[in-house]
Amino acid sequence: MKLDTLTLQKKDAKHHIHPFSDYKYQAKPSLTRMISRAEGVYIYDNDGNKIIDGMSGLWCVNMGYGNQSVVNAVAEQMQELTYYNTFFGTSHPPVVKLSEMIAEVTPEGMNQVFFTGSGSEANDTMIRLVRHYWSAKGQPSKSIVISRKNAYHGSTMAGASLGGMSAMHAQGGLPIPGIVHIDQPYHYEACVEAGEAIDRAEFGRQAAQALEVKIDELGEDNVAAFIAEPIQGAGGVIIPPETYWPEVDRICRERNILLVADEVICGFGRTGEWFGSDYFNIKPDLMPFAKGVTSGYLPLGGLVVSDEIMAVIRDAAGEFEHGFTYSAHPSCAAAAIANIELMHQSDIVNKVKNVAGPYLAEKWHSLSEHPLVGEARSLGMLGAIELIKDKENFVRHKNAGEVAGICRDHCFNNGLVMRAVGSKMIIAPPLVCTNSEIDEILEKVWKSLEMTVSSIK
Ligand code: PXG
Repeated sequence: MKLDTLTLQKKDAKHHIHPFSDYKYQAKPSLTRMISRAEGVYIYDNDGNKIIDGMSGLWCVNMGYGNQSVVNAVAEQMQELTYYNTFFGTSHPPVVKLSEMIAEVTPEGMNQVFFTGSGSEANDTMIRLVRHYWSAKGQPSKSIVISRKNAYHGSTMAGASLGGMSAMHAQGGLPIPGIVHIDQPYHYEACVEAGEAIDRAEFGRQAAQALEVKIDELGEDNVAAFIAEPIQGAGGVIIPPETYWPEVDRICRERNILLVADEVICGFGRTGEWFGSDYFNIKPDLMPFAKGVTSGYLPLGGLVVSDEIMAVIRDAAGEFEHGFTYSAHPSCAAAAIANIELMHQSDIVNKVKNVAGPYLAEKWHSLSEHPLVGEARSLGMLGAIELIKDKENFVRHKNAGEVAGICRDHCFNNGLVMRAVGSKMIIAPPLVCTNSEIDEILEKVWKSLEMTVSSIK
């Protein structure tokens, strides 16, 4: 029997602990959004309202909802081998196929994959593996991982520690030892701090050089790796200046520091290349991934490791003492295989690069004409707008977070999911969005911005 919305909301409030939620808000059950169905790029709430999903769920439903080929592949796999593990020298056909398919699309020299259930677990795996690697090479002092403020790398103890979210660190004594943070390459924020436009290329170089300064301060012999998202997602779709990544790449090579590109959001087509690393033309040593690998149909993540690192790990004494019950779960692997097949068949990566991405960019950049928008930036199927009070002098609203929250609520009421992050509004729509679906998103953004102007008067 289908329960009515208020009954569901009340039961939900009584027994379900939500992630990243203010429980005072949940105390008003009627405010909880109950999503019951989804198809293509649309979600439907329990009362049948149709909402265009500008966030691909949580940046993951890249190929859209309800693809029958993925559903069928999972059902067939579940009939054949519902579950088995890959510990202690065991394997199974779906993981063999999936590993090969991933190796085919990753950058050159990256052909080995360790599977996890999520992006957080992929990043935990990364820390354990790089420390094991340097120990095996006879340099156990190389153990510190450098990350960035306002980065997001997950919610486990290590994931949240790698992340640079101060609110997360404030709960539970994070970061754990051995992780340090440098500034992010957030150009617009630097303009806000300066109260004027500052040179983007020069800012990018300086932001990268902060890594060099930190390595020298800590001592090269103590630093294992640098981790960064090619484009910061949860931090607010922060697209680094063109000068940033080449400089970071150079610094890591010169100082013998492993480069970890967290591809959990940027991977699997989001930038119009298979990986964000391809877009920025960098050569990472390790790439954590998740989300888009299955388009979120089932949970799966992993860590792509360079052949060079794996050669050392394979020769090391003893085992790599690490793994999860659900590493390479066959049913999840089947979802990933079918999803990647769909990506190839539809040529989606090229479509993002040549059709959807450029179309979104053209429409999105016109938002900068709105009086409330200080900057409108996009890359591939990622976009952000900076809400601003005084454009010319880069002055934000005193209650910027509240203003963005008002805008987010207007978006939702107008039938669009868009996220508010601090003073920013962000989107990451499914890669399969058509031009007319992009038009619909934009029309709703404009309308919601107008309504926000009225609300804050
Ligand atoms: N790395 C990056 C770059 C991510 O964006 C993770 C790791 C962790 O993945 P898991 O699968 O453990 O969640 C993420 C996840 C948001 C939001 O609101 C972002 C994420 C997850 C949940 C919410 O922006 N990113």
